[in-house]
Amino acid sequence: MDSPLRVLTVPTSPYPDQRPGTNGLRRKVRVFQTRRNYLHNFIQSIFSSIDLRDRQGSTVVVGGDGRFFNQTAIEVVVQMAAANGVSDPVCVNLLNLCVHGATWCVCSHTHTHMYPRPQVGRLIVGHHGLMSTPASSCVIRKSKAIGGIILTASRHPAGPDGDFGMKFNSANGGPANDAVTNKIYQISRTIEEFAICPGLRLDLTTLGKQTFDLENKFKPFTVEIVDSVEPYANLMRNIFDFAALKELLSGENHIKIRLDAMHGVLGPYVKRILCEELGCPANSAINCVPMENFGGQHPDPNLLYAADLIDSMRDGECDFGAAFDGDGDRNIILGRHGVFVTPSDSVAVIADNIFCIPYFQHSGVRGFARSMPTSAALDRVAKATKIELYETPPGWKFFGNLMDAGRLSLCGEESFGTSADHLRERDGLWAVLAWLSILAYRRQSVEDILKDHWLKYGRNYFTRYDYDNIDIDTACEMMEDLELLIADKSFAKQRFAVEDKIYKVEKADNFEYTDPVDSTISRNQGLRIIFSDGSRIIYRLSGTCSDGATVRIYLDSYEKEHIFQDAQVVLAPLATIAVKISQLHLRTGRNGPSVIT
Ligand code: G16
Repeated sequence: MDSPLRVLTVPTSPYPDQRPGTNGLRRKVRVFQTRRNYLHNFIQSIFSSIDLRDRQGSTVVVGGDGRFFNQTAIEVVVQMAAANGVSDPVCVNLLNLCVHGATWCVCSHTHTHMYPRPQVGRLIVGHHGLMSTPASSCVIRKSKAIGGIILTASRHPAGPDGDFGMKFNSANGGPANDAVTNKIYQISRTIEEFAICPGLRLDLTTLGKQTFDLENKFKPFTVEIVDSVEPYANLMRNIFDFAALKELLSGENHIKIRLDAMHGVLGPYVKRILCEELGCPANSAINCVPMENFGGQHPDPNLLYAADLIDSMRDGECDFGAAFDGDGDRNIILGRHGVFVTPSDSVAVIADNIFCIPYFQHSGVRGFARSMPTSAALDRVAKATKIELYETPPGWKFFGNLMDAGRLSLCGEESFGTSADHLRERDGLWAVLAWLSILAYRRQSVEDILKDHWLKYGRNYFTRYDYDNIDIDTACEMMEDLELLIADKSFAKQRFAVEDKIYKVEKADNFEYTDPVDSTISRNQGLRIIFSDGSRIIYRLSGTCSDGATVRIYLDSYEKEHIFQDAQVVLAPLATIAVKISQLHLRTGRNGPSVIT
């Protein structure tokens, strides 16, 4: 019999920069690789942040988007989970916490443990280390886990020179809220040691349970390797009418679709659900093999990085197209000839056609929500249907809170995220199945559905300008100056003229959100300039950069009548004003955005 694996407590020094951003900690791979214990410190901070009562007999889910460094990091997470789960009688006394097979208790090295006999905790890990972000949310909820550690930098490129990221999702399956991420950050600033079981070797290729005997532990540590595609597919079967979708995709008058998984984690889910189950031909799904470097591409489903897919649809052969990001939570929706549905319109159209989806026929619709920079197209549907509309800061955690309170059913963000309360993450494949359900029901083209929507509600023209890799100090200074400028009384009622258009400032502020469920206040969520015709300019710094700063400018303008114009033409005057007010080009030396979506 093998001897039990050793558990070590290793001294370490804190880093000052492990504050999670909009959605976890994102850094260049080389930061994780070259800074001593950078990875270990953050993992230990996550484990140490979990509330003691929540740890009893708990389950933790671990998975990632398959990018470079994913497997290395998963091995460390597992080794540290094991070590944080063995503490009797030699406890791992981090911040006075110790863990007994995931029954964690407050203790010191000397006392007699006064707690019920610990239950064995377990880890659920994705097969080959893979689990999409929405599937992780699904598995956390299904297994009643206390949370999950998801290894992803989402849409950012991968490889030795690329990005890596880690985030903690809570028991509801959604990104941890600010209270939790602040706690993780505070712990990371003072951490002195971490616990690890360095000899533990996990076989990620074999499905099923693996148990490990650990030094000083009376029960084995259990890891279960799961195929997350099946539970996720099962969830989708319970939401959508698969018979109707099958008829649409492989029946007599079937439509042709093209889905691009961009070599991210979603390929196997697309293959299993769309091809094997719903009957799409194999060649409808492209780039479906997850790769460590995403095939050298940028797995970001927007107009720039999904350009190949859009080009391939221009000939009109395909009726519907979509692409997903690295971890499978983002989506872009396209119609024949590459017609682009903005994410802001996408959620509004789904809302207006929500009863094409059986799930909502059963569960009803409790509320709609969008992030503040997302266009107000959804607001118009909410108003017409008398359904409550919430406007939150960017970040899915805000939606999760509303969903947990039973106040929200459907939500979306301009950042290519759409989802519902079936789980607590953006869900790229769900969005595609939602659109296909609408096509199955209405038997119209994407373009006609979109045009009908604008005819009914008018159109919110929307675009976002991203200025990437801006020096952080320059970006912060610009935001500070802008805030001072718009806070000045003389700014209100100011007029800006561009060619024959005149915009009168109605309101300008720094967006602040009070959570209607727990009254938590989130400040500094973006600078807004709202004009008297409802047009908006919004400035925000991205919270997901691994390096430098990205300045985002969001432009939104409503037209009741002139709904078939080119969005960039309609929004050009607002863009001119936005650049002028911020002096962005002057300050950065740029003469245009890096990406327009
Ligand atoms: C994350 C969050 C989204 C949020 C986005 C904003 O997306 O999950 O809810 O809208 O960040 O990004 P930024 O702060 O850069 O504007 P992801 O896909 O990057 O995890």
